[in-house]
Amino acid sequence: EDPAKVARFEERVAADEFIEPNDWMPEAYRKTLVRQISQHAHSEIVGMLPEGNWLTRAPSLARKAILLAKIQDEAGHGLYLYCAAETLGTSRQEMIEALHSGKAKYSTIFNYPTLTWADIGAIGWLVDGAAIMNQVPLQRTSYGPYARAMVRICKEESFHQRQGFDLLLQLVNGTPEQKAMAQDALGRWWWPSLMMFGPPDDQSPNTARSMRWRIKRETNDELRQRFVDATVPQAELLGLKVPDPDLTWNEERGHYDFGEIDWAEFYAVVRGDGPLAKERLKARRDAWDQGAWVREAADAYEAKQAQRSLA
Ligand code: FAQ
Repeated sequence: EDPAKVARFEERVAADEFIEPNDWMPEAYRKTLVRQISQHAHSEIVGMLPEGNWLTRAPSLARKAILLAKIQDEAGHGLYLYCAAETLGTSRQEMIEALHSGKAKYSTIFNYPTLTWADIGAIGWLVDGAAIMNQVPLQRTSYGPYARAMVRICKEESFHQRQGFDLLLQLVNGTPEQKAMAQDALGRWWWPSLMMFGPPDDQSPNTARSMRWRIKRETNDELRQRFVDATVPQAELLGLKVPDPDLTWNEERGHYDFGEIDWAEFYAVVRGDGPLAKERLKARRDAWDQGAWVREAADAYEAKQAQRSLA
């Protein structure tokens, strides 16, 4: 690569300029973006499945309407993100094939099961809460189309987070069984939510370079700490116990200290050994196969229109 071009690119990024699709960029920058944005898009789409599992069993019409709207928002997020990745010269088809073949990753969190209705609250509160923590800084990521997609996504995610908290607030004020259900959900979703931020900084191969290129604006550990600090008081408000005996307020640091994450579990799930990994991928592949007739009909329509305009 032309060193003058590289230097100019580095200068622009350091000056907080947005890089746009037609601008020159190093190949490794393009590759990193396609990896991160497509993984993000896949997460939104696969992320519809755990919640979709409860649509037919929502306990009231209002809760069902809220859940439907939230899941549709996630589909929208996936679509904006695929569009942003396409501006880097990768086709939607290639990205989807990479997901279906198991080559592309999606967030570890969506490989866990939703066993009770309280899990829907825990996903909104913790999973969307973690997603926002990570996505707010991405509104200032250096690639323009990704940054702009994040603006709307963050607005919608904050509604999602609040609906999850509100759902749990109702449960903890309900019967003892309902409160126990909320506690059980927090117990199962807490640690996997902390894993969403990725490996510790000193084990994260991509962080240093992505920070320099301002693709990432904060590191995995910084965001994880911020999430813990914001979420522990919310758990207290709900009257629920965070399942971490080592969790303590550290006056000196001005942050919570927390226990060791089970990184062996994290890496196993990243490798594709998550509790529901096979089911999640099968659901996506089946949806693709069952939608073949729609794609064929759209192609046939387009061909017919093209012929008409020739005539
Ligand atoms: N799961 O060097 P790093 C949502 C991989 S929010 C799976 O630290 P990086 C909303 C990583 O890809 C969830 N893989 O990597 C919603 C890399 O592997 P590679 C999605 C993970 O990229 C809510 C390797 O480990 N959000 O969907 C994970 O600098 C409710 C080494 O890691 C985003 O994707 C993980 N948790 O930092 C939807 C946000 N962590 O590719 C429905 C955008 C790491 O080199 C319902 N992404 N890996 O083979 C990011 O900010 C970053 O990509 C990180 C990882 C922070 C996730």
